[in-house]
Amino acid sequence: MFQVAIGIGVVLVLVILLMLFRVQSLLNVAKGSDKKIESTSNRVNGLLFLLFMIAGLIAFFWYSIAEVDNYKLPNASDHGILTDQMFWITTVITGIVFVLGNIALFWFAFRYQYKEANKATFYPDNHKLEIIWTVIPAIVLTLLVGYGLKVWTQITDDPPQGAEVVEIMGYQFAWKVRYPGKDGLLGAYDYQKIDAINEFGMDFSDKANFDDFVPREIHVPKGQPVLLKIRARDVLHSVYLPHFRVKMDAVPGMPTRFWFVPTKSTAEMREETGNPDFNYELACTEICGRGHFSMRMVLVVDEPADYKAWYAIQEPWLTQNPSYMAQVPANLQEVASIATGLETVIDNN
Ligand SMILES: [Cu+2]
Repeated sequence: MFQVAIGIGVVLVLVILLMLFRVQSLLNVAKGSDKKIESTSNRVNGLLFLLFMIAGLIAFFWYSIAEVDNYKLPNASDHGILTDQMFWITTVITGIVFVLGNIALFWFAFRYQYKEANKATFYPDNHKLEIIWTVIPAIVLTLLVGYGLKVWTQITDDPPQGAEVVEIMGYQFAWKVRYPGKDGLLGAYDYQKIDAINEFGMDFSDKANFDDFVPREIHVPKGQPVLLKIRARDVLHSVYLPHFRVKMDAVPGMPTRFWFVPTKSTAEMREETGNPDFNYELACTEICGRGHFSMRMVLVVDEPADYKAWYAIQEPWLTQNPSYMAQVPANLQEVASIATGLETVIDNN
């Protein structure tokens, strides 16, 4: 309430000032003294432009230098080298244009302020200048975009055969991951099968689901291609693995994917960063609602042998939730029983 009152007060003061200004201008017209005169306000404004430029440039360079570490996150993937290269080339080129452009902008406002002695030159057009400032940016931008397209096609190309597959599903407000299990196949899912426990909506008429497992952490093997199959259950989320330069939206109803090769194990990264508690993390980078901040999951990069060992001891989701054996069709009960180590439901009845 108090803020609203202040807001209304500020608006009223502004309106009054505006009215005063208009009355003053009308008075000037009436008195016949509306001719432009060289007032001190021009000089003050010119100087303020210059001051703003200097303060702005200082702040720009200070911030860029002080925060540069945030842009130099250690990279732990093959394609991340390309992404970083592109980022820095683009940043440097646009940074130079930004600084020069702003200096020109503020300097001209100061240098060519109104003065009685100066008369503006009539200068309708200059073809040479127009061509220069159209063609140069066009070439630079075409090169940047072309380079970007080339890198992007390379990164999003088909994953190599035999890539490790991990399904990532985002929902308000957490990530769930599912692995294909021993058969190497992710089972089919159906949104109508989703309930409080079967969050993936796994369809148990597909036998590929029997050995699928749902761990609490993501594990991936070092040096091998990993394919992320990404989906969302409710609203837009976005899979973000900053150290691997992986970012891909999770869209409800439209599965996406991203594949990459992790190059440093968690242990190696702990050594490199000198932080014994370092963990790779998966974050959500799409504001998806109230609990957005809590969408974090730890990702572990293992040496290939450790990864195999971890994979082998994971328990199928169905084993952990035996009541879902009832959803397995009669003719697949035997198969499910072998995959999960559970008794068939039919035998029990
Ligand atoms: Cu989210």
